[in-house]
Amino acid sequence: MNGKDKNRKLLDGNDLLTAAVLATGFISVVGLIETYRFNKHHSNNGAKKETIEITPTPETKKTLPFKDFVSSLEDEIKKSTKVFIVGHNSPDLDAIGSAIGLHHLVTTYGKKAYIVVDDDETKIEPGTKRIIDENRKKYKIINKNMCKKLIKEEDSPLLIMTDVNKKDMISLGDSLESFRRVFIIDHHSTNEQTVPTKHMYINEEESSASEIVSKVLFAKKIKLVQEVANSLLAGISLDTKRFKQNTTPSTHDVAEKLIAAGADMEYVNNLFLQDFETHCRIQNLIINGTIIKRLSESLLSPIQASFTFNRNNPLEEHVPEDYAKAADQMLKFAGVDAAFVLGYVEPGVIHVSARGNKKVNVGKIMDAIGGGGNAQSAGARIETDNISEVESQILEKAMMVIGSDEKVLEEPQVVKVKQLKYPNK
Ligand SMILES: [Mn+2]
Repeated sequence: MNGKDKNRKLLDGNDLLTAAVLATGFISVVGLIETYRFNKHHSNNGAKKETIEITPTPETKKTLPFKDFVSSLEDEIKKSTKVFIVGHNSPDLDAIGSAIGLHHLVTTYGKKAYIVVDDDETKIEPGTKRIIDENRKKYKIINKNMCKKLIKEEDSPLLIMTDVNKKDMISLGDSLESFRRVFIIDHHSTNEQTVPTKHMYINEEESSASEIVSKVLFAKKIKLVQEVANSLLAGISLDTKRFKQNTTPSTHDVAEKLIAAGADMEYVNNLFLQDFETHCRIQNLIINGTIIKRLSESLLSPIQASFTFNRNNPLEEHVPEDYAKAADQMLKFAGVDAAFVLGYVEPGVIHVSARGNKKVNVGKIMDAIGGGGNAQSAGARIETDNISEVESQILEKAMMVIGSDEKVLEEPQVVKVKQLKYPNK
C-alpha cells in the first residue's frame, strides 16, 4: 500500500450525495458515526426491561426508555395547541409515513398538527409524492414559510423530528429556537449534529421510524384510519426493503396489526412500482454513454469499470437519484467491478455516483477527487464545465488506487457499448 492510503473522510450528511444515498436506501452506512446502542429491543407493552448502555456522551444524547418517552410526549402534546412534525430533507416513505402517524396521534388529543415538507416536490420519489398529494389537506402538509408564519402566532409550539436526528438534515434546522421543546423519534445513529434535547427516543434496532410511531399509537390504544395504517406500513416496507432486511419479530407483529387496522397491502405495493419515465430516463443515460474500461490486468481476472455520462448530450441535467440508480444498475452486470455515473445536476455542477464490488474501493477513488463515501458506495460533487475531464480524473485515480497492488496497463482498453438508433421523423 502506498502513502495515498490515508483515512477516508466521512461525509457529514448534508450534501447531495446524501440525497442520492437516501434515495437508494444506503443511509445507514454513509457518514454516520455510531455512538451508542441499545442492549435489547424495548417491549411493546412498555415493560421496563431494557438497560441502556451509553458511552460518555453529553447528557442530551441520552435516549429515553420507550415508556418514559411516550408519556413525556403525551404530556407535551396535551400542553400544546400546535404541534409541528418534520422528517429529513428529501423525504422518503418512512419520513412521511411516520409523520402522518404522528399527525394522527396529535389530532387524537384534539390539538392542531402540521407536517413540514420544504423540498422541491418535483424531485421527491413518486411513491412519497403520491402519499403527500393524497394527504396534503387532511394532514396539513405545509412548507417552511407557512410553518414560520404559524410559529409566530404561537406562544410555545412543539416540534417532533421523525426519521432524523441531525440539525443539518431538516428544513427547520435554523429555526429550532422558535420551539418550546423538540422531540426526536429515530432509528439512525447520532453524532455531533444531533439536535440536543432530553426528549429523544432513538433505537437503531428498530426497522424504521414508522415502526416506532406505530408502537406509540398501539401503546396509547389509538384507533387508526386506513391512510394512517397505509402510510406507516409503507414506511416499514421501504426501510426493510419489503421485509427482506432489518426486521425483527416485532416488525412483523406491527405490520400484522397495521393490516388488521385497515392497511391495504396492494396500495402499499403500488407505491413501489417503478415509474416508467424514471426508468426510461435512466436507461437512456446508460445507453447513450456507457463505456467499459479495463483498469488492471490481474493473473486471475482483470478489473473493469463502467463509465457513464450522456455522451450525446453531455450538458443534460438529472436529479442525483438518477445517477445513483444508474450506478446501482451498472454494477449488476458481469464483468463490471466498479460503476461511475456522472452528469450535471445544475449548470457547472457535476454529480458523480460510484458503486464498487469487493474488488474496488470506490470510496478511496471518490476521496481522491474530493468526494467521499464508503468502499462500495460513494460519490462526489464537482464544480466544473468539463465532464470529460472529470471522467479522466476518475479513471486516473481508479487506476492509481487499484494499481497500488495490481499491474496497471499502459493504456486502458475501451469497450464501447453499441448505441441504439431510434428512427427520426
Ligand atoms: Mn427511516
